[in-house]
Amino acid sequence: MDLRKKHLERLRMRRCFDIARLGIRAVKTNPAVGALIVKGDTIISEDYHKNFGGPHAEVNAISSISSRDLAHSSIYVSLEPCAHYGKTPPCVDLLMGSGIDHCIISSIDPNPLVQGRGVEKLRSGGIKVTEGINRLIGQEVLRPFKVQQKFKRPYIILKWAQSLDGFLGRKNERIKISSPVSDRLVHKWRAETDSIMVGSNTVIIDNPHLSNRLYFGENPVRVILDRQAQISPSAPIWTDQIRTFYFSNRKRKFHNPLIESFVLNEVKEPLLQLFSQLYRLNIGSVLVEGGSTLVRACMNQDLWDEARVIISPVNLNHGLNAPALATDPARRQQLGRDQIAFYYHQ
Ligand code: AOF
Ligand code: ZN
Repeated sequence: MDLRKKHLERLRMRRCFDIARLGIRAVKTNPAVGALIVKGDTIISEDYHKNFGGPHAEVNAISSISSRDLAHSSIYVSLEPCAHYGKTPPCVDLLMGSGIDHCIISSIDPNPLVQGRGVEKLRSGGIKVTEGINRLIGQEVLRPFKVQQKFKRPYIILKWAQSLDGFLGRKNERIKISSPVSDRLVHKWRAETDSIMVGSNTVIIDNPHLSNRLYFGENPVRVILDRQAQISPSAPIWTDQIRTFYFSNRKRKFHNPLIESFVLNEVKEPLLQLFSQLYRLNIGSVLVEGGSTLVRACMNQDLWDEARVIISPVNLNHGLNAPALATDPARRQQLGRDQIAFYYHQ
């Protein structure tokens, strides 16, 4: 295959990932999937899986074009088309009767009900299948789905900003490390994540809103862990109009109807309890934004799936040490003066 064709194939698959991510919150605990249909050299349709229980990406992409246009077209899908009856009928059946003659996919569906059967069925039905395009990014997009299936807990993303010399900030002081453009990226992450979690110290010292103000999309649900009920009843955080889950060893009542209070069982491990409870509350992902005690506790208990570290070219000389990760980042991204390092766990 010539280089131009290969490049185009990867570009189109990347587009599938980008549109797949638009559904990431609403589809949990299904995978985020994007699909795109190409005829000749033209993209004639694209769509994604929009909500849990709703039509799959391929169904949405096919439904907007005529059968005449579909004849001899190719479909790109970020995930192997399903071959089973779930809440919706098998996508492979739809593809086989559609006139599409080539299916290009990134990843095989890890769901044991599918796992290769989709590809097999398509091939035996005479559709050419190419798999493994941009496999690494495809696997990244699937990570939340895999964690939710395997551990019955939300996908946990740790996030912190650190100085070039490895400090998170100073004890009992609010210090700004990341640049405004990184802050905007963090708000994008908030928009893509079901919930945002902090410990009591962060609320007491930083007085954060924990909202998405710098990007389009919704606010995440706020999750506050305050085991000893140390946050003052007059803290500004209690008056924000944002849905909040409060976890403590003690029962606390709040006037704000958007705050739900949960009591932790003191005999059981608090983080495990909290994450299982969040999963039962239909929370598919958590962005843990600090402080360092909470981030370290998640790391020590292997309760994390991804870490996003913003490294700013400033030196603090002394302060709170940033958590150390044993592995190298899977990838790095330069954003203005900051560098963002992405780590994947297991
Ligand atoms: C696809 N395209 O867009 C998605 C797929 O209960 P259902 O019918 O929604 O099926 C859910 C399963 O289908 C899910 O666990 C995964 O294996 C696959 N998801 N497959 O062909 C899609 N979202
Ligand atoms: Zn399907």
